[in-house]
Amino acid sequence: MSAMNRKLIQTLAETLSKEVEHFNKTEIESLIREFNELLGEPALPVRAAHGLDRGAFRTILHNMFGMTDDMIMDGVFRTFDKDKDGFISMREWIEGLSVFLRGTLGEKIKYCFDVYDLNGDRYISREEIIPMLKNSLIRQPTEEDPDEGLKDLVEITLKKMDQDHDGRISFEDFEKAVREENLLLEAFGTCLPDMTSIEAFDQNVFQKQLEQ
Ligand SMILES: [Ca+2]
Ligand SMILES: [Ca+2]
Repeated sequence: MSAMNRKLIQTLAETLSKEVEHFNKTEIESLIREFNELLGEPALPVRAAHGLDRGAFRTILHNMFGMTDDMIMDGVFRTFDKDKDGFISMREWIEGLSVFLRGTLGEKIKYCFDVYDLNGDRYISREEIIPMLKNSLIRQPTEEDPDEGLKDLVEITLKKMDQDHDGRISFEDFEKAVREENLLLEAFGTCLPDMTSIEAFDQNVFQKQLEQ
């Protein structure tokens, strides 16, 4: 563990618990300790002064939450890295996890939209949908020409979600479509943890540290 002492962690947790939704002070203390442990992990390529870099964060998403899709993991990294400095700071880690683990539907809609908006222009375009769906379909072998099937799927999804018919999905389109049909939340790839990994995280991070 870093030089951060107990008192400092408590003070920090006190402050953050007033600013971040869904976690109490004790849970935030656990998240700070976990963050410090991850930073200190010699196997991860990190620069402690800045936080977790893209590679380290991807390793965490993979190991803790079973994610495998590089494009989606990069999207998750971009969405956590709010100030766009290329590192996940402690605050970004806690704020990101608040939505990732416990977000409301509204918060998750915003989060998933940001993950899928690969170039950050506030629209999900056909050019962004195609590679994301291609990646998520690859694990389902089929007799048919995958590109034909993919094209159909992209057009069907676009038609369903592009409610103002300008050929791309705005945040308003996405929100409306997901509120009508919640399954569309992760339409372009799994970017939220499943129940099993949420429970494992609770067990490993929150419970474990309470026992200490
Ligand atoms: Ca950052
Ligand atoms: Ca975009």
